[in-house]
Amino acid sequence: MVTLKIDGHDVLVEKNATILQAAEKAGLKIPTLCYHPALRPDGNCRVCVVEVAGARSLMAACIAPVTDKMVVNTNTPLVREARRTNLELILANHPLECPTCKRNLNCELQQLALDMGVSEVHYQGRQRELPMDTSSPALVREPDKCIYCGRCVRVCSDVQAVNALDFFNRGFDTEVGPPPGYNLNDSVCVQCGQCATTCPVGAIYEKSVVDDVWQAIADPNKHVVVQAAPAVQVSIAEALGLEPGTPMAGKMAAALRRLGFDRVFTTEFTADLTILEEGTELLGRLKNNGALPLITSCSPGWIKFIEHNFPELLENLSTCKSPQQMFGALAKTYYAEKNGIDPSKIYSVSLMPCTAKKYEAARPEMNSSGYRDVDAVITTRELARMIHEASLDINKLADEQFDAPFGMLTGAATIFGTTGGVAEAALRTLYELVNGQEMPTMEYEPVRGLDGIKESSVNLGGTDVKIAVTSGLANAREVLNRVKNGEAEYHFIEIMACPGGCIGGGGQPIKNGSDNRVARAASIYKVDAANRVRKSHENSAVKQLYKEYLGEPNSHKAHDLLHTHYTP
Ligand code: HC0
Repeated sequence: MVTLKIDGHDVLVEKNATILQAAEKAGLKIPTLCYHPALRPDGNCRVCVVEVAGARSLMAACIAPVTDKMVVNTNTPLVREARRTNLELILANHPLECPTCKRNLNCELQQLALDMGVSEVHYQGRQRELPMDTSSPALVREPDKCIYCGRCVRVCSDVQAVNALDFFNRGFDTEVGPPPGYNLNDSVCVQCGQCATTCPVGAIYEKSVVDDVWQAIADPNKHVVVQAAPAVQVSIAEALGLEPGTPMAGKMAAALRRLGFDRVFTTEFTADLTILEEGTELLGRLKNNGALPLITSCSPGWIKFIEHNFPELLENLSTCKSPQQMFGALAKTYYAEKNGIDPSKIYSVSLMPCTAKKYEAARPEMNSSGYRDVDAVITTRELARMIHEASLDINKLADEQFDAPFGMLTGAATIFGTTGGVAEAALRTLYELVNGQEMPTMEYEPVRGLDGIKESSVNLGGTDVKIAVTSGLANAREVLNRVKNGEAEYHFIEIMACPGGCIGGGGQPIKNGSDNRVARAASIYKVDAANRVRKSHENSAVKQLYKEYLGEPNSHKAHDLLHTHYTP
């Protein structure tokens, strides 16, 4: 430990801490811009400079390490002047289009200008007119708004190991994006949207389809259904200014009805269905020496990643479509038939915490109903926008239930929304079906928590089934390299593209650099624990679906509608 003085107060911190961390410990909030708590600090924006006694120049607090007896001043005239100058230089080249910007009132640059009292820019900058990149079905890049903080580059390389974005050119011509000549869609980008959730300004964001959804709702010839993903119920609160992690499934269902959706369903229904399909597939592969490890296939950013980076492991992917796409296929077949609705009139919307789900819905193979199975995907952020646009006060709405038949869900399906949830849900079912008794505990701790790689082993019918759970694609890359090199042997691997799973998805609320994944995950587990039914095979509507329509898990019909194949 070392002791230093910050603004006249002694602070005791670990010896490898930075000045920023020491100041935080002392209750001081030094302004930052290129810094993000989930990323490696870079120190390039110089907004966090502080004065250090004896140093020749101001130091960037986010990267400067503390030393014993260091004397730091964070609020001197020199510091204030330098920070303002640095901020003004950024603003001089930034389009000041705040009212129409996607990040208006939720922009770190705007907030800093306000906090630092910068109401005028004293420098002559130069606006550039770089083309927008609208090539991707999931994301839009507005390079003119980029402030070169590098947060998107760091998340894409360090956390996701995707390396789709980088700095190009030098000086005033510097650009951040895919390599010159490429756009997002034809690059190795997996559309996970982690760049969008770490961007402090409006330089990259989800491609919104809110207007298409409003139009469908207003069309009397359309029957508009919506499925809500498990992770949205614990994150929408933040986007509406409520406490992070507040569970809101009931109010969200009520709000979706007020917005005009004809039927309000949940993706948790098909998450339960996935457990039966994928569990059966795993047991089949174990019995028949099929390709192992079986790797989950529900996270579309992960699917694109494996296609680009590990095509030799594609046969290990589960053939199950994601719950989103299973839902889409069933909405325009089973649901349409059961309710006498012409499937061509059904407009199927999904509400997701994920930008890659937009890409997944647009994949050419996702049309087994004979139509595009999911017509539009909106993110948690887009739902918040619709709620604001409709002037709904969600607090005033009483809780409502999802509609039948796709409104029935179990706690096992809810936990899909956080890393480890798919594995835990699968174990709750497989343990009971194979071993003939309930798991000793419903809370399977070895796969819980936000660690990037978790391992466990469970005995199923005399076989020790080895499991790995990973989230964040850099972790996935590490696990798959171990598998390829024979350094690790697993039977089942759960992979989610985003760190923490869907609770950390690229479509989730953004709140000035804060990280609310812990609160969201805790809420997911509380919702599960409060459910009377916590095992997927006990979902009565799923049982009914098999009885009336699909036959049994992995049946011919189930394969036609609920499974797919990925080819390199
Ligand atoms: Fe997920 Fe899903 S759990 S990927 O994160 O499997 O986005 O929330 O909807 O499809 O159910 C996202 C979340 C889903 C799917 C489910 C899975």
